[in-house]
Amino acid sequence: KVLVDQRDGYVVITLNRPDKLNAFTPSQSTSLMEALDEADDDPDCRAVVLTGAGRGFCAGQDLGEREPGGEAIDLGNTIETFYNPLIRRIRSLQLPVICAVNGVAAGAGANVALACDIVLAARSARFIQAFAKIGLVPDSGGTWTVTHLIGEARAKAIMLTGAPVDAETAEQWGMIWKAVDDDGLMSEAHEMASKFAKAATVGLGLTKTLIQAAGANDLDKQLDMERDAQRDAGYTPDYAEGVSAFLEKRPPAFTGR
Ligand code: LHQ
Repeated sequence: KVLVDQRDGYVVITLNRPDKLNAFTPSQSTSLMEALDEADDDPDCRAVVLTGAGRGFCAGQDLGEREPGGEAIDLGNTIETFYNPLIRRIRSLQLPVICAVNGVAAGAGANVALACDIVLAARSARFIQAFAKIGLVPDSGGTWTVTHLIGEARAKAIMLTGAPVDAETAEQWGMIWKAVDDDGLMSEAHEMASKFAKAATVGLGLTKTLIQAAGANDLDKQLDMERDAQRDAGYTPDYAEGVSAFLEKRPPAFTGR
């Protein structure tokens, strides 16, 4: 089961199978989905931090679940049951999701991290598209997310070879937001989440949706989407507060509505 730590205005969700580098089992995946659903349902929750217990972030699917020499199972079902809903959940959540990658992120673990909105990685962390090494294809949206983030040349190289990408290279390539010192990772994630917890949440959710739509839209379609989103943002109490605060030269007191 994942650990859920409710903070003031945000939640920290920690993958918690440190002996196995937090590899996903059905129960851990289910518990992660439940924690994200709770964050979504809680009007006081205005950001999510996802991280891992121990020295790793997540080593992907738990490979111990398949007996050596045992019968093949339908991995499409596993993907449809656990991984695709998880990635869709992270992307559709109308809250910023910060991933604090505390150590190695491999296989589905790498692609779950990279599906988050803001990825901070400890300098010692590595991202490994491990799938090729066991005869699988990258999943959890990786062929889409990573290709959009770093382009085909780099995406193909790391996915066809399984070569690890360290946090600083990931930052230089634009695959993540920032590499940070290991001992500063969690404080930076908390600081960022606390700021989001006091931000204009509806506007941030709309911004996330717009950016995610940009890749598939032409400029005309994107301009229309921005107009509609701005119309919605313009009716929020937080917009009224933001303008008043600016004119009154004081910090805004956003409520997330
Ligand atoms: C693990 C795992 C693991 C179990 C480390 N499972 N125990 C989706 C749908 C359906 C099916 C299949 O897959 C998918 C998507 C995927 O995610 S496929 C990709 C699965 N992941 C991998 O192939 C990565 C496997 N792990 C590794 O290559 C290494 O463990 C890395 C490079 C991540 C870390 O290496 P080290 O730092 O040297 O650690 P380690 O290998 O010694 O691991 C520590 C422990 O964790 C060890 O257990 P033990 O009991 O021997 O101490 C590992 O067996 C266990 N572990 N990954 N995926």
